[in-house]
Amino acid sequence: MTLGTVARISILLPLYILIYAVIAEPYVEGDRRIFPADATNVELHTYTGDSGVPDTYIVKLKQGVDPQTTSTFVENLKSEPYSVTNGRSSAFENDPSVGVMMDFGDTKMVVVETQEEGLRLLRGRVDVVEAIYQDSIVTTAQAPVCYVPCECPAAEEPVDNNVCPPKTAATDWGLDRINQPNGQLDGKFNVMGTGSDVNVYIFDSGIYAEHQEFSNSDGSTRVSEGFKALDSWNFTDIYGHGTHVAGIIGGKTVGVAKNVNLINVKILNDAGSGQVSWAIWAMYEAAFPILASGQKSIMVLALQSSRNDAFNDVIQTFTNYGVTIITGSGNNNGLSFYQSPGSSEAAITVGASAAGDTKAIYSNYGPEVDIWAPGTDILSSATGSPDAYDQGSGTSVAAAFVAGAAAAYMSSLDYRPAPAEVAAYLIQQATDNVITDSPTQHNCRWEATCYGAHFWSCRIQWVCDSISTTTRFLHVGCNSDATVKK
Ligand SMILES: [Ca+2]
Ligand SMILES: [Ca+2]
Repeated sequence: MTLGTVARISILLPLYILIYAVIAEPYVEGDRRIFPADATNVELHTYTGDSGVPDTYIVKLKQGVDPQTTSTFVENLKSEPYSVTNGRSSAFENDPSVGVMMDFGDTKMVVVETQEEGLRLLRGRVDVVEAIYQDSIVTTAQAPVCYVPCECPAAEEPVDNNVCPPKTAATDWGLDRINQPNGQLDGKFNVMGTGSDVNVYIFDSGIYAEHQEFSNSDGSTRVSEGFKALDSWNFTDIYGHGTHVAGIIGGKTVGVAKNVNLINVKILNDAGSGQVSWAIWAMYEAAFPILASGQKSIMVLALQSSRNDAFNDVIQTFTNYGVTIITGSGNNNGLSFYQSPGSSEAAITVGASAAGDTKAIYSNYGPEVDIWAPGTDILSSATGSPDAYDQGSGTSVAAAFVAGAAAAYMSSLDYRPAPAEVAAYLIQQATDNVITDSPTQHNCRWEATCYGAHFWSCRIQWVCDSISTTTRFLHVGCNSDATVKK
């Protein structure tokens, strides 16, 4: 080694370390690309596939910043180069929350539509921005399975002559299943409460309020209009998912909590698709009136998006404030860790089972799943006609059963329970290890462990990460002889 080489190393090495310390490399987790924070840039989350909404970002603001600095920053977002009105390549309408600071107390967020230059400048605002999350597409957590056509069996008289759901023998297996600890169905269902003083906010594709499942004896409906993501929408449900979910939660024949108040929060368009920023906006609109009223309330997010930590953040905030939030684990037959809200620790996350207490083929799983419930081939209200019914499947359906059970429990109390109390009740009542075919390992791969410099000293092993195996199954815990509607 010459003297010159030594000198060059001694100069270059500190420089290399300096550069490495300043520019943190992005990494990929699921379909997210995460650019860590460094000295001059805030953390940025984007998507590698098509889960992200182009040119749209949810900006989380720093706590403890002088309010004048924050408001000047937000005001400036309305002008170029931050705001690019034609920047979006999506077919969606403009988000009403764009440019409006949402102050959640614990956290503040603002949605920005911008392109490369604006994003670069935003990342540089380490003085006021905590993190930036690309907005993502959110859809229903309804499984794309074939529905079995069914007819109302002639031998079975409907309880209510006005209601004759088209059904097979398995149609009501979900209701039948959840009031007993084992899988031997007895044809009976009852719960201890009707949910009559509980408001369930259904963040979905709308609700067909005129359905007979929601009608009171005076002809009025138990569905009320809550909030919409876009002003131009009306509240009705074209897609049908919200009506199906609402029926399982609170339909008078097909539902769990048969007298619950159903609040229509429409955040999905007529194709069942929306944006996480719309869901966050609607939660922002809905949550503070809930908290101010002190009424027993549940938010149902029967939705799925690629994991979005801004979404999880908002769910955590409102759970901390006392709102019970229930969601499905997602329908990818993978780890719910990679989905939102399924990955949210604060939410009650529900996995789906099929008849016979097997894991539904589509259901996500993993340690984030708090409880399991029936999800496959479940009859509920359909949109378009007061007496329309349909079978549906998905972790949405499972989440709806749990939401109904939570509402029934809440109405049996004379106070509004904290979310942790609702979760504890559901978990205490639940039956352990009913679902035995949920995967116990994931991320399996070949790994070589080498002990020396030579390849013959390597040991090649098949290695898997293990995951939680306790599957708790919903049990509403009231044995009555009320017969399941046939
Ligand atoms: Ca039963
Ligand atoms: Ca949870």
